[in-house]
Amino acid sequence: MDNKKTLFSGVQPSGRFNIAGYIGAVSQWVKMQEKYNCIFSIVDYHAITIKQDPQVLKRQIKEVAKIYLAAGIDPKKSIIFQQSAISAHTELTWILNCYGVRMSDLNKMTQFKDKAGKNQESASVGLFDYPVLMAADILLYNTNLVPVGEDQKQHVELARDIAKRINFQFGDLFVVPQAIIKEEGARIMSLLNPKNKMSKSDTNQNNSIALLDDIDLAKKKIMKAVTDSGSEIVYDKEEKPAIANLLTIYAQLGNREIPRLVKDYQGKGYSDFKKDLAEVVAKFLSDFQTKYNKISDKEVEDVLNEGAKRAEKLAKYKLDEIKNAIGVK
Ligand code: AQP
Repeated sequence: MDNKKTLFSGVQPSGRFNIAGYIGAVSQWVKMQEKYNCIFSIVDYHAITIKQDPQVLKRQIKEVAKIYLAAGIDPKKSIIFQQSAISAHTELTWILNCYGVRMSDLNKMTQFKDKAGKNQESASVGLFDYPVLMAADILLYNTNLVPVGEDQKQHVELARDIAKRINFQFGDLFVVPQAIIKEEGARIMSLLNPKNKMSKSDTNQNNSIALLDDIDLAKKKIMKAVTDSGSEIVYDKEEKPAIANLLTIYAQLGNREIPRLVKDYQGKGYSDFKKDLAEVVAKFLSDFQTKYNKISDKEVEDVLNEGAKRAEKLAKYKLDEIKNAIGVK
């Protein structure tokens, strides 16, 4: 065993993976592979908390795995696996449901409220219980660090609380994890409504740019993105949320600093700025898609099989410990 900390994160194959998930989560994972023992999952059991078309889901699972590889996640350094391949995740979820979490915890979760909307009574129990499955994902691997976008912060907080409660009852079984949230880019907003976050499952695809979008279409989406009143390019999240969001996307995908960008666009208008941003996005997507298209289905299959074997060993060990502690083994 080495002394490196363990890091766990995942993406749901719940829609077309977009630049928000890339900027907020996956882009920071790549750099962390040297420093930590990294485990990255394609969390398909999370995706089914919302209705999915089975054929589309199958395709999206492979797509997310390919996106991990194209983004630079190296299967020699990190474990990449499909969540549903390891039954310990759902088994531990059940145990945590019984021992670590209360109805009042889940009633506070804002993602459930956002996703269920006005129809909370008809939402699936799975959607309500989503944060407990996420806690199980994290706690199974003795995870120290969880790099996520801001929207997942509350769920990581809950995983911490659950770990502490179980440790209090049964001794130090779980490592108490900590979220890592980027300072810039942790919450990329929708292109047409900067009050909402950019989301995979948004029904209006003009709100987001998928990593696999056609390049010309992506450029058009940038040109159509809403701007704020006035004409100055300044970074002000309160007064100019749309421009602040576009500046963040520019900086993150173009490898630039926001203050420098603001200086460069002094005296220029929104139209010039958006044209340049469209080119930055086009270049980023084109480079990304070139890498993506070189990865074969066979490679993905092998990576997932190997990842599942490695994850299974770790997960089974932890699950046996907790089963023993609660008296079922
Ligand atoms: N808008 C965002 N800005 C920054 N980071 C984001 N993430 C998601 N949206 C943004 C981060 O991406 C990772 C993967 O997200 P997920 O698959 O777990 O699902 P999510 O957080 O529920 O994101 P979506 O896009 O809104 O998916 P759907 O629509 O299926 O629910 C996470 O680290 C997330 O924080």
